[in-house]
Amino acid sequence: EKEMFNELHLKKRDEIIKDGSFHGYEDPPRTRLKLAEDDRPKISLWAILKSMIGKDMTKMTLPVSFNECTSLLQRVAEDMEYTDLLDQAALKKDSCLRMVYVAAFAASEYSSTINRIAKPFNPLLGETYEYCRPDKGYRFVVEQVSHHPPIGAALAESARWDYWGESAVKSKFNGRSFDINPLGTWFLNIRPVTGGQELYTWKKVTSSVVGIITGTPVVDNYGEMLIKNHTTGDVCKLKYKQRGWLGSGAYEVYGTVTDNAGKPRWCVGGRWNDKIFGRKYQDDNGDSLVMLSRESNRPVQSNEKPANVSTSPSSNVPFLVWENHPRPSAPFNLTPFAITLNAIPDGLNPWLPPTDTRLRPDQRAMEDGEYDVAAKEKNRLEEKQRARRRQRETEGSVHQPRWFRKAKHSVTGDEYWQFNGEYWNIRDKLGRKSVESKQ
Ligand code: CLR
Repeated sequence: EKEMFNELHLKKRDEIIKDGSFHGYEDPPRTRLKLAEDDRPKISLWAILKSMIGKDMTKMTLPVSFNECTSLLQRVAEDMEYTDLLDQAALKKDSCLRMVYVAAFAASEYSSTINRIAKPFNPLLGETYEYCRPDKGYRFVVEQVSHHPPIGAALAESARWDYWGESAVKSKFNGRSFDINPLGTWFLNIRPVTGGQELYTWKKVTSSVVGIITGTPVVDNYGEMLIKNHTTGDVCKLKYKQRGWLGSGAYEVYGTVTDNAGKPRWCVGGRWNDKIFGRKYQDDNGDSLVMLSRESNRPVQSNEKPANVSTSPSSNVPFLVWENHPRPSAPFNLTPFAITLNAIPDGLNPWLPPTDTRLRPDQRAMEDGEYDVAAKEKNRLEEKQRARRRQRETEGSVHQPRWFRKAKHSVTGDEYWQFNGEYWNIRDKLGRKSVESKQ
């Protein structure tokens, strides 16, 4: 099944390879940071936040020990951890079943938020971050296109799909919880094996840090997500349940996929920190699958049958769609995928533009546990950014994003950041020069 590529797939794959996108990514991704564990001072979140009620994240000055060693651009790249689901979706012949895998992908993006109560670095205006996986066949690039409000524009491309959108959030600390509301629309273009292309969109749900006052902060993600297939008319309504008292309902997500005639066809359900299942629609809203996720985590007693789960969607039995990667303990509670993001193998250096996040000395120092250096460097870079803004103001000039421009989508009518198509070609040209000059 994995080997099934149609003509459109091959065309896209050749384009990615011909652009030299994978140059520098020859080494396997790293599996650990230099640091064995982070030893940041443990300060109560409440002690520092209580004077910041009503503020949003951009107006909070927090000690660097509240940071993690990633940036918000890299947090966007973390959406790529489970792109296997998109490849699987493209291989399904039933469009509603494709939607099951797309829904699981949308929900999988929240698995990385577990135990990550830390502030990612704020990207500088014009900062970029690229990430390629030759083993998975995708390339990804994101650019900070606006500073106030902070907006990152991203595009990921692969043989069978493209994924793009803007990471822009409205955040507010209201005294009890710290709420983060994503604003932009996310787009997914799938090239099914059966031919053609189809366009999906959705908006991300609310992320919220709760339990700040009681000293047990956790990230919750909740709300309704409507995933639309604009090409076929299929939709998936996904409910992310809000965490209740003592954690009841935590992580639960479920919904149904209906076809363009409004007929329910599939159920999806599970927990975004654990597993997500699918099943043919049987007169329910998918919440029975949530129970399955809980049960399959419980050790099975000798006198009971293990949960009846199938590996393929052909029967009426639930099948496993997604499973969270294990989380061994790591500095900053990073996921194994997040650990790979900031690595600069020697071979990659000549191919990186000077704007790449990996070259930020403050984030590098943070990653290495040198918190004082991190704080000093962060300050220096932000001062430089302020000076550049003042200069633009006196010149009366406006910052222009380098790799994306604002556009209106012809199908959905949504505003989005359109890739100008130049990044990989220019990277290839300048990278070659840089490699030659070193020889
Ligand atoms: C959630 C998944 C979305 C993209 C996204 C954007 C902003 C992120 C959020 C994710 C997770 C939670 C987050 C937030 C910014 C700040 C917040 C990292 C990745 C942290 C937990 C706030 C920490 C509180 C400070 C005051 C210490 O697709």
